[in-house]
Amino acid sequence: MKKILVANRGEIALRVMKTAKKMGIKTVAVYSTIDRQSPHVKFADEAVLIGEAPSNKSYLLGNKIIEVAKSLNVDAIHPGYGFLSENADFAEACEQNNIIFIGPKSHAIRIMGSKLAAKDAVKSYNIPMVPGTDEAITDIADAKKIAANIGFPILIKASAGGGGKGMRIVEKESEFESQMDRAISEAVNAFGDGSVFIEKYVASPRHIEIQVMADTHGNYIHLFERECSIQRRHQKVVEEAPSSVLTPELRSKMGEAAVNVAKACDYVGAGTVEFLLDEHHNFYFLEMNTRLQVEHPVSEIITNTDLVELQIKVANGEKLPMQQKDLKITGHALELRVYAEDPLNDFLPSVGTLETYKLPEGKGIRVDNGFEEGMEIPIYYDPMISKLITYGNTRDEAISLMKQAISDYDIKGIETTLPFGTFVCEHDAFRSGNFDTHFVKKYFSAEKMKLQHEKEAKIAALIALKHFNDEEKQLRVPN
Ligand code: MV4
Repeated sequence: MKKILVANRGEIALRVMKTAKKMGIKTVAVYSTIDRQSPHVKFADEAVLIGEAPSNKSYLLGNKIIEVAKSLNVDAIHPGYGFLSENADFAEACEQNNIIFIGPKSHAIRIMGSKLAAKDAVKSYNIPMVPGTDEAITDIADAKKIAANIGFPILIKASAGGGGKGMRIVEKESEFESQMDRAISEAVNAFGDGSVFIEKYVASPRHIEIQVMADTHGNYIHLFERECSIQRRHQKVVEEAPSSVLTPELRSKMGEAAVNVAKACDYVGAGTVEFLLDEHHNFYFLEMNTRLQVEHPVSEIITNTDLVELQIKVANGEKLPMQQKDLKITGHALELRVYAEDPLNDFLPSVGTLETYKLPEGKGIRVDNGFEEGMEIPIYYDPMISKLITYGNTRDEAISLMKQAISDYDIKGIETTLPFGTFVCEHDAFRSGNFDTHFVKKYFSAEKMKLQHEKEAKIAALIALKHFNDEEKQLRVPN
């Protein structure tokens, strides 16, 4: 493999190109008019303008990107996450044009893009799943009986949904029909597919996902778990690896289940298998994401691997360079997604220019960044500016480093989720490891964050005052 086109922008485009460069592979960037000056464009060996700012006029134009790839003799396309990364037709079009798609085969993307097809595919592998229906609901009266058997509350999910899209809680039987009607028409509108199914509602779960990797020679490994329960409206904000609740036994059971999910769809490349973990530590398969995920760095750190390098090797037909027995967890890693959003104002997008933009640095700190001082945050794309990642021997060390790194990260001109990161790192529930997917809803408010910051500021002031007084005393000692 000599040349890779990265069909993405921002931090992930840079992150992929850095590994390509390390491997001696040339890189091609594509960009929209608003991204002309972006770091990913400057970093690449070649860069091609593909269209206007809106994604559907640039980063989503699969055919145009393939044309660019062909004209520049590109061997492979890395799709990053979002955009074309889980588009089975795009993966197929790449192959038809003799370009390697760095990701799974379209077949696996299609199966996992349908929750019902996914459940069906894993059927013979004994994967634990939440009690519910495994076929699209056609008869509402029948479904109501099943729901009553499962017990309320239940959840209606759209088969074509995922990541929290197209879900509806039904608290009691009397609401079942009306909620079902709504769920179906929503699914038709949002996905063009009205297939829905029901599941028992797991009330206070943790969201734990397993990183898997497979090559084209039938080898499968998992790279342990990521804890992703700190999320807001299905948008993850803080992730970590390993999870503080998994025992070695549970970890290897979930890892094995994840590998089986990958086997069930002949998976190739890097993928993530999502599970819910209930309060009794039962785990249930939810869905598989057939891309490299935003939060992959925490897995890289605790396993000492480069997942993009593995993706490229596997896409090139090479065998995975390690087996399951070679993998172990070392240390602890945390990731904070730094969004251009204002946590004091309901996380509304904060538009503006990065007047000051200085990254924290030092041992145990990694920043996967896509911006530079003076740049504007475009409104057309996801508002994530960077990922702040810290790591140490222990979870406490990673948390302390995160607080330090947040305070060393100098961003002026826009509001960001950095202060939210401090809030999380200082919260007792987070520090103790005793939290679930309701953390933000349960504990966070703008008021509480302000109070916490005032308290911290007071403590800092008192410490400074004490130092000052101590020094004064010393100065006054007569000699
Ligand atoms: C659930 C659930 C409770 N019970 N399924 C949300 C994202 C999608 N992957 C599945 N999701 C959920 N499915 C059952 N049967 C709760 C969630 C859920 C959730 C899951 C992971 C992370 C955050 C979440 C926030 C709200 C709901």
